[in-house]
Amino acid sequence: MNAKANNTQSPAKIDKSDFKAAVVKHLHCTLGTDENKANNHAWWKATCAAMQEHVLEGLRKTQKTHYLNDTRAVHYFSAEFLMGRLLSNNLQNFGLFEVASGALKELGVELTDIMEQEPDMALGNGGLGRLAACFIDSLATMELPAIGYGIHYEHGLFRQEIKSGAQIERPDSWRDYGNPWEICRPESIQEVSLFGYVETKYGENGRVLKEWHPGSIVKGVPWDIPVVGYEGKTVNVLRLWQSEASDYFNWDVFNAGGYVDAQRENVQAETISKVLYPNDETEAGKELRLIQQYFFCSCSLKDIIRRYKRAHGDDWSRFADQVVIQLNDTHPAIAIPELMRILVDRAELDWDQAWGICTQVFAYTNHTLLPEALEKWPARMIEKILPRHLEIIYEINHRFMAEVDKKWPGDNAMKAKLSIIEEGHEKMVRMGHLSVIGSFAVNGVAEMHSRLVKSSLFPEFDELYPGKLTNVTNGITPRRWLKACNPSLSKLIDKKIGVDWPKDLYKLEGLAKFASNKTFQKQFMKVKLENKELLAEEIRQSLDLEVDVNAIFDVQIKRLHEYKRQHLNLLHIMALYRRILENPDYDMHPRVFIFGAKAAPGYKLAKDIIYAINKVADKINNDPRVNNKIKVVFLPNYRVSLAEKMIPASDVSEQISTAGKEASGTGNMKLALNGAVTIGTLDGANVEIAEEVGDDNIFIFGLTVEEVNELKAKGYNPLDYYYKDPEIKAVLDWLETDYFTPGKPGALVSIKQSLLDHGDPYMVLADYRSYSDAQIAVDEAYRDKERWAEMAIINTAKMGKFTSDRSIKDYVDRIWKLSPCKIEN
Ligand code: NBX
Repeated sequence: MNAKANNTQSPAKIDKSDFKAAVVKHLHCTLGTDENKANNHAWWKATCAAMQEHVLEGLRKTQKTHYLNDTRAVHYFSAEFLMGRLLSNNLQNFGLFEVASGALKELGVELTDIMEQEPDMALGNGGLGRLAACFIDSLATMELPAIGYGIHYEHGLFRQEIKSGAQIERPDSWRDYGNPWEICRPESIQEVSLFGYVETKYGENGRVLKEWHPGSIVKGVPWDIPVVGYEGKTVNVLRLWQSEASDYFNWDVFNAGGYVDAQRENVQAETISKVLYPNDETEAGKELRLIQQYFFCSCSLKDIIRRYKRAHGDDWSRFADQVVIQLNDTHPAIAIPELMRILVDRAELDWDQAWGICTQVFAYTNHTLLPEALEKWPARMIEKILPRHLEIIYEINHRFMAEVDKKWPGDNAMKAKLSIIEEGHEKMVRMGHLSVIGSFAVNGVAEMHSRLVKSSLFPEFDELYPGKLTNVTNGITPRRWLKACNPSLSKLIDKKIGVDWPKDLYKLEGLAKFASNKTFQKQFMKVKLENKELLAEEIRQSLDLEVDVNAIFDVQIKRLHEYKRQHLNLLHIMALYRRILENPDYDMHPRVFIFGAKAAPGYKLAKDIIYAINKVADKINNDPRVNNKIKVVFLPNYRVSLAEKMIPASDVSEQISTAGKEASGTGNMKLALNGAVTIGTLDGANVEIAEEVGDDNIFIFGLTVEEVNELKAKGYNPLDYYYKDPEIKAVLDWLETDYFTPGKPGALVSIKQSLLDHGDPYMVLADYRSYSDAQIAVDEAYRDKERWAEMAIINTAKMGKFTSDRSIKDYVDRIWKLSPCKIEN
């Protein structure tokens, strides 16, 4: 055996022959095949297995070091982690990408081909889930002790197919052929109680004791996914819980001869982690979702406490020194009463002592102001599933109401407003209020969003707890979103400013001085062109459609939602089409409008918009009169791995939400980092992007939040715009004909109705003209090749602020109070 190929070799010293030997060994010994028989899937698995040797060695060292140093750690609780693919990331972070690529080439295999074999780990809906993935990448890179806790969904976000223009949802079966990165840890299984009733007893000194007699117990089985930091020193872990029937609970039924019933219990228990709920930004209030939330929170807390007790026994006094828990939105908020239950009922701490611990451990991130997205659970549902937790929530609220009374004596309206319990025909538990009350810090995700959290969502809480509400602007990991996804641009940057930028993104600033340098502009735009060629090939393969790489690639990629206004983009495309039909010489630079978006399966209008985009695309792409000035592309099944291909090829980034609605956005940062120029509203992090790049390097349009509010207050009437602007009228009327849906008049009418009959809640028509003008400015700017190149370079150069390392540094300094822990090789 090659002496160097053993798994204690430091990754820095691995060479091509070591890597080759390891891959071949795994083809033989792990996969039972050989170099001649192996298909790409087998090569992918063998390559992952070769990598995993180093990954696990790093994990072992990290865990040992953290244990020996008894480090304080952050525990990132999130119902979603949108990890995407891991092979390229792990190779990059270990600095082994070139080594692996060379080794495989010698074996007759292309690394980039086999990377395509990896299914995305799509255990999230969108921005919130991807943020969690970027954050754990940064935490490992910055050598911070951290664990991600979430759910091991059997099916991630649905796979989207487009049939005759319409979205069809198919199950995502990402694990059907195994996941080479994960390790099952049966030794750390937890049990979780559900349902049942609470018995009140009296202990010594008359202490009231509550005993929860659960009606059902399920098992949580942990799967660990190693998270490799850049340069491979710290390897943290993402621990995802899978539900299984508890042996303990089912034995009685089984022994009583109820074999079939016992199996039925199994199915129910396993349902908990079966599927990710595909709704972003709306809460359906489904019982199973509450069970999912409680399931992973309870498993995770017990896991944390087990680890704490190993070092500190029953001494709870240091718990808050060792443990901080970040709640990614309110989805894990049930962890607050769960920790109270454990401390009060199990550890028998006094209420005040327990509450003191809780409120030093939890911090909460808010990701939305949309009322329909704020989680509320019927009190009756909580009572049924978690009877003891409802009692605890009432007790928290009772004590909180006394605090409110102290601050605003006798003000019952204030009490009703701030109460965790919303009274009405059905009592509801407001998870946002519970989170604010139970946390020591609450943050929004961009300056503007955090300002609105303070001024409109939780103004009274801000008054009651000065300083608790704060901002941490989101970020993205430049390792995945530039270095790995855009190798040509990364190499160009390396040559120009050195190789330190992935860990210190402010270094990109060094590119700014070359922004007006003609040679550098050519190099930068050549890379862009090559990336556009790659995406054009992807479009050809996926849709059998030819696009001109010299056209402007104008990209809108994000979940489909009315507030994100993909239909504003669409109306403008229709208007351009109409202008060309009316004037064949209409002067514009050719443009390819590219969309990627999934709609929540129950969101009718969102699905209608996808259908409309595809129908308009069909018509325009096949109309010779357009003379290839416009092409419309809807790439199906938008996901992390597709984003990695689209972002490097984008010229224009569409960030066109109604001001005040997009909490931050993170796609905006990824696109700008890769040299796309933003057309956007003053919303979310667009505001901060504009500050960084300067007004000359971004196209801002539309109403500001203040203007949106004023217009709403004075009475917004979309019909005013319909009748005053002939282009708006013509385009909306067009939707009612069968022009885009031959033989099916009215198939697209719901969009018109939402804008005219249902009040245009996101003010699409109010912003239309200003958007169209901004698009004309984009067109003019692009035609000046040098000006455009300069803008694109400045965008890349000024993205330093938006590395998730900076976000994590903000969390560490201001909220988590963590110190790095060096891992020796
Ligand atoms: O979180 C998103 C916001 O809309 C973005 O503006 C922001 O940049 C991003 C990260 O902070 N929110 C989001 O993605 N929400 C969800 O995916 C979601 C999922 C399930 C759910 C509610 C919201 N029940």
